[in-house]
Amino acid sequence: MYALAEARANIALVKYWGKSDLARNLPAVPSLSLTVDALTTRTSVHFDPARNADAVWIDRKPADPRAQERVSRHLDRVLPGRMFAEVRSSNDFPTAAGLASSASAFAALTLAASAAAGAAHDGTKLSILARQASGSAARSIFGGLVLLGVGTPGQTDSSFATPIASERDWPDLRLVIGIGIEGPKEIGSTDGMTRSEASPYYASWTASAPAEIPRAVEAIERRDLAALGAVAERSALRMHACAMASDPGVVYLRGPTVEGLHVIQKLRTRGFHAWFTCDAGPHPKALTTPADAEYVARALAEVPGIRRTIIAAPGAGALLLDGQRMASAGFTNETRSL
Ligand code: 2P0
Repeated sequence: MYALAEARANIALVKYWGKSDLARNLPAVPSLSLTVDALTTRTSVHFDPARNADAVWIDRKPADPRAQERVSRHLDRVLPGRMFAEVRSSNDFPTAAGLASSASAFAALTLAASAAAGAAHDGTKLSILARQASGSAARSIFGGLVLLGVGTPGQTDSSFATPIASERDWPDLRLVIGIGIEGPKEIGSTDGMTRSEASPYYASWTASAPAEIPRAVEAIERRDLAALGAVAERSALRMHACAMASDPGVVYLRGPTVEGLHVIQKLRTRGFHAWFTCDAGPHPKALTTPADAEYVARALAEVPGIRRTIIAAPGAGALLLDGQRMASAGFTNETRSL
């Protein structure tokens, strides 16, 4: 009744923002993301008949009650009528940086808990389970470029992720993450999405977002970075415009984020490959190529308030690991694909 899994974060190029069914966590718009090889979470689950409560450890510290409750609820979803469990989760990046990703965390937890329960779920089933904990986690089940469909309100199993291209199909993609103001975000994604429903632009956002998917898919088929980048930049700016126009406004962009956007757009006029995106936090990100990634990272690092940068490449989906116990330090176990 023990399993160990790892999963990586993903960055959406076509953004998920808004829910059509809050109880089932169904997205209001389809999204498309790149699973990255940076920002990995490794999680072990041990269902143990000797336990009389769940114990959840994150980065070797007891989880706070809210995180613990969210993990326990997810274990109930994966294995109804289960016994109690010990869950240990570690990130290969500092959690305090505000990069902590519910996507990698819940994708890894879903796979580890399913395997510990003895269930051999396919990717679609794992994605449906992960989505209920966190929409973006549905996408981190798969590697490379991944689509998350909207599904039908009222039907829990109707929304899941599908891989569009694996991490090996288009290896020449890079995402440069500029780390600005660190620390936990002030408005969580679920809260930000719910509040955005009050935006006069919410209806336009949900009406216009689906058309970006075929444009993105076509760009991926042609390996056309400029076309994919244009979609990504537009989707991010429209998502933020919708959120900002709510009442009260939901503003994730900070000074360095906006400055990062201008730097990235300016680089383009100078012939570099770089397109901006940004999520529900202050970190500007640039979609770019292996040849330009270092230069883009240096340019972003020069923005006052950007403390450091990470260059990420396409990464693999969730994996089961063969280790008997999670190593207390370092990620050293052998991996095997789903
Ligand atoms: C995305 N984000 O597509 C968008 C863009 C943030 C901005 O998916 O409410 O934390 O748990 O389903 O998974 C963040 O979404 O939201 C997110 P919930 P989650 O990546």
